[in-house]
Amino acid sequence: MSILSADIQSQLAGQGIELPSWAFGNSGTRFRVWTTEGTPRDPFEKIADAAEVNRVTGLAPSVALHIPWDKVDDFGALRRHAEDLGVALGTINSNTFQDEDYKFGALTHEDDRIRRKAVDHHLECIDVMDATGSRDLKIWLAEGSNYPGQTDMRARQDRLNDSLRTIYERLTGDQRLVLEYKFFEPSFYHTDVPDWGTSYAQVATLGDRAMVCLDTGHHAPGTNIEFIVMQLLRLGKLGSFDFNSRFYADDDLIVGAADPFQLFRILVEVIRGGGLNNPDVAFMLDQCHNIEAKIPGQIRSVLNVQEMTARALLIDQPALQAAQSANDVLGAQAVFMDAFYTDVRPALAEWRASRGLPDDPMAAYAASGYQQKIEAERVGGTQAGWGA
Ligand code: PSV
Ligand code: MN
Repeated sequence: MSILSADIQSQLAGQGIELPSWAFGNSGTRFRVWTTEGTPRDPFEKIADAAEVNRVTGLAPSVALHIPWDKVDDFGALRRHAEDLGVALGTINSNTFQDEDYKFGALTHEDDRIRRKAVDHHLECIDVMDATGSRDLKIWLAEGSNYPGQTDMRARQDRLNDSLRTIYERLTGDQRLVLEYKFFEPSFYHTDVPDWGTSYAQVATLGDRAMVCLDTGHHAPGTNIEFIVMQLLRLGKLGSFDFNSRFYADDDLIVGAADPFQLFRILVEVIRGGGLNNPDVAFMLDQCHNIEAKIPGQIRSVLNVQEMTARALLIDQPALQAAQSANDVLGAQAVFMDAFYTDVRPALAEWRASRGLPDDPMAAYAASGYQQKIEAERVGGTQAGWGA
């Protein structure tokens, strides 16, 4: 008998984690961007690599795009290419952080021309969504200031709201806007959307299809992220996750690598708040693989999320609730930790095999020959990199 009950197995079967196209391109830090053999040269090749992650894990049914990094002449063709490989095109990420005009802001800029340009970029992203069939427009803003007194922070909030409203009004059907927050970088004194409260305050004025995106790397060290997850789910405003892990700042390392216990705690609150397999709450990775192999890096990442989800589902809820009601501090903590310390890997391997998936996706990928094939084929051209 598996330690994973039929109910847990069916919840795991419903899990889908969106991959970021940029995880398959070269990346690094501001000091050096590293290259690897076989790196995709265009969005079609990035999607082929993402489809490989899904093939061996059954966990990654869609791929997020970043505009303009993934701009192609024919998004319908990109969509068909994805569908032929068994994946869908997912979230469209806008980019207002790499254009000279946006040095002092984009959606908050005091110059109407520049603000209009930034709004128009988002309207163009929605045109892309119409062609790709994507539901979500994800907005992360790199704007803010470096020095006290440099700018009028309050006026910028008003202009931001105005810009977001124009973008929101262009959405149709089930399309949504998700606003991502980040506490610092590239601005160091103030950031226009630094925290979940600001993101919430902005999207709450727009409407039901405007939600908050929580990137796990975008908090000060020591922040209780699972509390934020709980609160946003409670308010019905948690639209999506950008999963990654960090030791210091926005490190964008493999999710669950730096702090598996934190990932467990987040997933406990996701389950508690009804966010698991809830179409309103999109699970996405936002990572870079600077020095490790990219496709195995993404496979490892989605497996980490699956493993921690299984452990979180193992919590003996009646026992936990009884201990909580009795204010049995140590009893409650023991129930919680029992689930966290349960090694679910053998049970998950068995369960995968029972569903026709490789029991060991990392080994299956290594044995597939795909890596050798792309290294041989992808010769010449320019490898995609962070920002290209
Ligand atoms: C910003 O740090 C961010 O998390 C946003 O989601 C961007 O779109 C992404 O990283 C780019 O890598
Ligand atoms: Mn992000």
